[in-house]
Amino acid sequence: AVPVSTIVSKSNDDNSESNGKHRLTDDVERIVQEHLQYVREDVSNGWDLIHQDGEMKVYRREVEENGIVVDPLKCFHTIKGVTGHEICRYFWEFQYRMEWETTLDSTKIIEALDPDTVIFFQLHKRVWPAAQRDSCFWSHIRCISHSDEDQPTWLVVNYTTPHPLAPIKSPQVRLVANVALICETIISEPPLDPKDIKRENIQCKLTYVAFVNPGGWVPSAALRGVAKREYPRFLKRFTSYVVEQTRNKPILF
Ligand code: 18C
Repeated sequence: AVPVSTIVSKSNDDNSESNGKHRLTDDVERIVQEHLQYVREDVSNGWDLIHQDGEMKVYRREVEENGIVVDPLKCFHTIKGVTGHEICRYFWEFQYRMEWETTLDSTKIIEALDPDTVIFFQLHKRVWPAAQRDSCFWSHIRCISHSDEDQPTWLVVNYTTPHPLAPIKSPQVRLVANVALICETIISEPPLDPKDIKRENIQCKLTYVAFVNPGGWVPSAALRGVAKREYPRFLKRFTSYVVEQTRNKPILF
């Protein structure tokens, strides 16, 4: 028989206890709820439109903390032919990351907390003259159902966390990220039978928000320049990638 003390200590360390909770469950819940509130706030006050390309709009607010640029970013986009679930799935899944992410040298999963929540460790491309950045964050995907008739909202949140398997090693600098991708699916002229819905009848309304602290001083103008170039580039490349990948596949609602 296993001594009771062993069972207790095992269940304390275990990430997938029988109630489905893990050590970051409460944090994940709190941050998801914050994003669901924040996504409704509009961008009329204090936000600058820094890029527009067709349906894509990228806004930012200039904010510095202790002389470090931490500008919040908010992007809106509408993509034809894909669902919110598809967009979120390709953003969250490890296996596609290096196919659309152009700012990374490497990515790996260092822990799986539950089927919808994993911890990533990533090494970002170095931008001269700044030090190379790395990041360690939990990444959570979720479907939020409003009613049986409506299409659900899908969301992914990436949120910085420390991890024993990802110690900070100089000369790398750990950046701090709080990122959310929130997607709704719109079906135009819905046929009577849901099985008849075609890709031409669907579109995804996407909101992407990012709070990134570079984790150490970087020249403000250089950082703002990189951000202004890289966020629109990411949105364009990532969403076209999902359109290409899903074009001839059954629709994932
Ligand atoms: O959300 C995105 N990707 C996710 C999966 O990887 C995940 C990523 C979170 C981290 C976002 C911050 C990335 C900073 C990268 C720094 C290096 C940029 C290199 C570019 C060189 C070609 O959620 C999509 C993320 C899209 C990232 C756009 C870049 C934003 C720049 C922010 C500045 C950070 C400071 C870096 C030092 C700058 C030096 C001048």
